[in-house]
This record gives sequence, structure tokens and C-alpha cells, in this order.
Amino acid sequence: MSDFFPVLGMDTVVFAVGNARQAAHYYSTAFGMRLVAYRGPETGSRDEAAYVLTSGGARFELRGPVRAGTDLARHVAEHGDGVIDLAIEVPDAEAAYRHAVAHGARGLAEPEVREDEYGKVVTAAIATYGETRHTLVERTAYTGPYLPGYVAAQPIVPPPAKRYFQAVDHCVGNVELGKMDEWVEFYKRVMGFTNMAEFIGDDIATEYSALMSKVVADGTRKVKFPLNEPAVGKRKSQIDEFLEYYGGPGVQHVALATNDIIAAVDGMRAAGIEFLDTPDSYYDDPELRARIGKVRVPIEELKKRRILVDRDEDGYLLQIFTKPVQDRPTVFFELIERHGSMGFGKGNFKALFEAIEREQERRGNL
Ligand code: TYF
Ligand code: FE
Repeated sequence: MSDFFPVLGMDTVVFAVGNARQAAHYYSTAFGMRLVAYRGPETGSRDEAAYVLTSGGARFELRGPVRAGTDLARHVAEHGDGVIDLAIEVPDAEAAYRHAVAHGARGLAEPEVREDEYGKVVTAAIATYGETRHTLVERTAYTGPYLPGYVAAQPIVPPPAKRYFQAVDHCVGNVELGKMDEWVEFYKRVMGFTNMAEFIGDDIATEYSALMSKVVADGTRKVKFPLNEPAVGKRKSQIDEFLEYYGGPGVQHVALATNDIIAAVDGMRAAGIEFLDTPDSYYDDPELRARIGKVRVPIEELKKRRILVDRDEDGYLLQIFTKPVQDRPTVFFELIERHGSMGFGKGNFKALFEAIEREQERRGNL
């Protein structure tokens, strides 16, 4: 494990959206998140409104342009709603930034101290794939609702009695053909991340996935970044579809760690969230039943909800994927309930990619 770039965890997933006020409502009512902070014209932020929502340790910031002609407005016009920043919490933002830039990262914002009555935050930012960035946030001396410049805000609706998810588990990037290994090397060199065991190589790619994937993570494995690239095959890759509609590389999905995927799926579905379908044959397969063994709920409960299950040498996991959450077939979410397994659902790749391709076909993109 490398001490050169210590990280404390994911700080915030920052989205650029066309209408942050309405997006804040969606993440409140359908994802059960709690509005905690705001900035906008009323607080001196003349060009944009930003809503900060949390669910346990998971934090999203939704930024929307308030006027034409800003870079945020351009970003939304070009890419649609999407993730602009995977902000990482670090114990020392200045040291992290210096290390990153010395190892070839492109600096986007020099270390800056920001202070208010709640204390001090230091931020700096580096570029990653596409127009995505990593803001490095040092907030160990800060007690405010989010960052200086934001005011505390009250929930838009009462959050569910039990939150649907507790943390960000991993954030996946889609990069261009032939670039996956370059970005893997970037995270190794710049952040001292290492490869995790799970990957989708050539063999799986040509058989059914139409993509290749490798995972990098920090030494504590709190921050996990899978990276996908399209695979050349007979069909148009789901990664090509993303790159075309997003207009370049970007964040494909954010996985949310839950300790009750059944309750989360039920609550989110009741609020109108659409999840990928899985055929009955997945659950009725005796091979799956034998491989999976006993999990915390009867398999019928998973089947009813189309939740996927996978097991490896360390334990098992339950997971499910939403359909894209905007008109463009770009960003989607995953809910993941881990019971020992540190993997990403290798045993489900086939069923998952077949489900994604059914959606691709419905859109006329296969
Ligand atoms: O994050 C993962 O690796 C899993 C599986 O396009 C996955 O969620 C991989 C690639 C992809 C969709 C899901
Ligand atoms: Fe995932």
C-alpha cells in the first residue's frame, strides 16, 4: 500500500444538471436523500444553483446553471446531465495535489484555503478522463454543512424512515477504445492505486460483454474506480453508445452501498425508479442456485424484484442496476449489498450485459 497519496474516502459525487432544483427533488423523493446545503442567487452565487444531498455517508452535489453563457451551461448542453467531479477526501489536499501533478496529472485548480465560521477547508483539483475531474478535499478542520459558501438547508420531503443506501461503493468511468490501460496506469502513478483482481478481459469481451474493464482502488479499498473501454465485436458496444450520447468519456455508473437492498428497491420502485429486468431463467437455473447457496433472503424474494446475486471465495453480494436516469442513455446507478464479497458481480456479467443490450436494442442502438 502506498502512503504517497493517502485518501480518506469518497467526498462527493458532483453532477452537472439542466435543472438542479428538480433534480434535488428527484434524489429526495426517489433516492430517499436529504437536502443539507444550498448555494444560489439568494446566497451570492449568481451563475448557478447547487443542492447538496446526503444518504448516510454518501453525498451528491447537483449543480445547475442559472443563466446562459457559463461553462456549466455549456457542459450541460454538450453532455446532458452527468458527473463532472468525483471528489475525494484526503488528509492533506496540498500534498495530494503536489504529488499528483509531479506524477503527470493535469492540474485544474491550485490548492486553495476556504474559510468561514465553521472552520477551514482546503481544495485542489486535477483532471481525469474526458471533462471529469477529481477535487481533492481536506475537511478535517471543518464542521459546516458542506463547504464555505453554502448555507444549511432543510430536507425537501421527509426522508424515508430507513435510508436506502449508506455510502458510495464505486464509481465507474467509460473511456475510449484502447485507453483503459492508460487510465489504469494514471491512477497507479498519480494516486498510488492498485489493480483489484476483478477484470473483464478479451475473452469475456468477445463472448458477450462487448467491453473490457479493470478496477483500481486505494489501499483501504474505500475508493474503487472500475474503468471500461469498448470491445470491438459484432455488436455496437454499450460503451460506444455511452461515448456517442455523452459526447466523450465520463462516469457511467455510481454504485451505492446498501444494507437492505430489498427495502431500497421497494422504496425506489414505488417512487418510479426503473431497474433493469432479469429473466426468470436466471433464478430458475439450478447451477446458480447451487453456486449461490444460502443468502439472507429466500431466492424468491430476489426473483420478485430482479435482484442479482453473486458469490466468491470471500462471501456474496446482492446487486441491481437502474436504467439510465436521464433521457440520454448515459449515467445509471447500481445498488449493492455486500456480505463479504469484495467483487463486482463477475458471475452476473452475462445476465447484466444481456439486460443492458435489450435496452440498447429498444433504443435502436444495437
Ligand atoms: O462496476 C462493475 O464492474 C459492475 C459490472 O458496463 C459492470 O457493476 C461493468 C461494466 C458495465 C456495467 C456493469
Ligand atoms: Fe458496478
